[in-house]
Amino acid sequence: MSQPQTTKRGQVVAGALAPHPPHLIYAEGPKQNEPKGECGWEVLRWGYEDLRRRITPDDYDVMIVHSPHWKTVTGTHLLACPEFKGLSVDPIFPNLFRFSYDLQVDCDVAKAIHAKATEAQLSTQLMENPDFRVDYGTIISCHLLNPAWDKPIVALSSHQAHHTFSNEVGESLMMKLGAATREAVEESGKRALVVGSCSMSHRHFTTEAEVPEDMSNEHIYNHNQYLWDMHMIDLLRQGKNREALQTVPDFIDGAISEFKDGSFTWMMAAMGVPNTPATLHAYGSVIGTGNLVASWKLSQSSPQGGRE
Ligand code: 2X7
Ligand code: FE2
Repeated sequence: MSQPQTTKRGQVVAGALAPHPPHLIYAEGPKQNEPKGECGWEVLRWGYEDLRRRITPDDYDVMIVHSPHWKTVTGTHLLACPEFKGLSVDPIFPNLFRFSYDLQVDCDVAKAIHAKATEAQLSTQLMENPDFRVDYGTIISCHLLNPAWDKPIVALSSHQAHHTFSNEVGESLMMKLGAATREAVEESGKRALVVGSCSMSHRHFTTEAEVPEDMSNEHIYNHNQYLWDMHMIDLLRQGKNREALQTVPDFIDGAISEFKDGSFTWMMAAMGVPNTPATLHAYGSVIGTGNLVASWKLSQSSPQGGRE
């Protein structure tokens, strides 16, 4: 593993919207995953390939990921043991995802985010049980962004504020958590890739095809939700990121979006809400859900939006 640069001010160097349908891993067939498909969802998988060519592990020291499938009730939790190793099984799709993982965590950055979030009066805790089982959202996004697993990660859970209180309350907490993440990265001296692990529209099929990778079954499920996805993508491709954030509460309701778990908004806030247009690598449906693979490469000169 290459040594991080620790002498200068750290920076969030890039962001990625990296959806985590287990179908993509099943179709890709890496050695860590027991079930192996023949093919499927090529547009999304080739989109990830394109993203990996644009943002390589040489560009960052640590990948920080926020996942909808590590759900915590009492605030945000962060993985904080140097290594987690085990078998992750998707509870809905055990036929597609049984993945043996062995990952490294940058505990210094995890602890720094925890400290900054606590300072901002956000409820956070460190997960220091080495036997804790890491969720499939975290693992899938990290694998598709860096299949070599040769960079440490930091993983953040999603809490239930959008669900318990309202979309607006959840969004305002994610803006604060993103700002705290950014401050921690800057003080760490490291270069970070921040990753929102989520789909866009999220209504999906309720019965599975006999052959999961039979693409004659794959299609958009709901035109209205597709239109919502296209509206949001249009804002992102124009770099209207602040307008996109203002649209998120309605988008969540209109598209039954997985943005409801906060990953997208946290990622945008951790990037400082730049005016940078998204680079779109792929959009495609997986069991009817809408998935965008997109990236933002930031330079020191990107205009920044700052804390809400
Ligand atoms: O978790 C997921 C998802 N977000 C989208 C599609 C299919 C399965 O799992
Ligand atoms: Fe999901």
